[in-house]
Amino acid sequence: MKTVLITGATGDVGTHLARELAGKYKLRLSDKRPLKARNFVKADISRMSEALKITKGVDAIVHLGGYSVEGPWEAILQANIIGCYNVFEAARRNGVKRIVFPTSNHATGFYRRDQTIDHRVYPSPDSRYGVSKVFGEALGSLYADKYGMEFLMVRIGNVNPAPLDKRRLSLWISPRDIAQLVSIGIDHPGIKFEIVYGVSRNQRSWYDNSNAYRLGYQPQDDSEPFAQEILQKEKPSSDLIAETYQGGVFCTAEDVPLPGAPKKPAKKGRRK
Ligand code: 15L
Repeated sequence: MKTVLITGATGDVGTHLARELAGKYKLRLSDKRPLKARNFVKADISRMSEALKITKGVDAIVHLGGYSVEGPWEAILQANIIGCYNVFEAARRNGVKRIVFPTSNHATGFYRRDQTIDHRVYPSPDSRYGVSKVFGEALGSLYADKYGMEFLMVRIGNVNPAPLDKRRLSLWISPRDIAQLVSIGIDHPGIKFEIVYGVSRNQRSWYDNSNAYRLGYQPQDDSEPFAQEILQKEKPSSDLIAETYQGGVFCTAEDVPLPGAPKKPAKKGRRK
């Protein structure tokens, strides 16, 4: 059985993956926040010494750790730029070849919603967060070409048991579908550097995900059965930029609150 490190294991995606992949791999869970689990190692990946400690002796890494929404540059720099570099570099020094990097739909969030994009499009990040995901993709490309490491870059839409709103009908991915894609990233032989979209088989998808299908991905879920209820409930938005582009509010927001945080009043002079 392969030993797989999951960084950022206390987050939403990490929690789903730890549950879905338990039993398939010997999991080592890590995060800078605490978690009560026998296989958990607390570590702050913005410190190289800690990245070296957690990546030692694993067969593959699922690198989820980092800041997961738009936010202050300093937080993104530490977690997503320095943290990502430390994990990839620590993997190289420890001889770990295979990395699954959950990048994001926000690496391409400034593509329009009336466009279908595939894995070959030039990145079009919608936020500092999106830029940090493009950095991870570029760093992976370098480490693949220069050091022969192997990367599956999964541009994740939104992992949830059910889609949350109209935008997520186009980019939703169920926990079992993301687990399937991540398993492909861990086990598929001969991956050098591939980009796929982490979405279920949504009829409203903005993505040509043929590269994932080529690697054997067979999504089980589709957001369509949730569509009617979501569309009935959703109020029209006056944010024309957010409505036009795939990244939604990431395209306009300066400071997207963490999920569950209280809503701030709208700022004056915001782009419409
Ligand atoms: C992401 O990349 C975030 O990590 C997640 O929290 C969601 O905001 C998601 O994108 C989304 O676009 O819904």
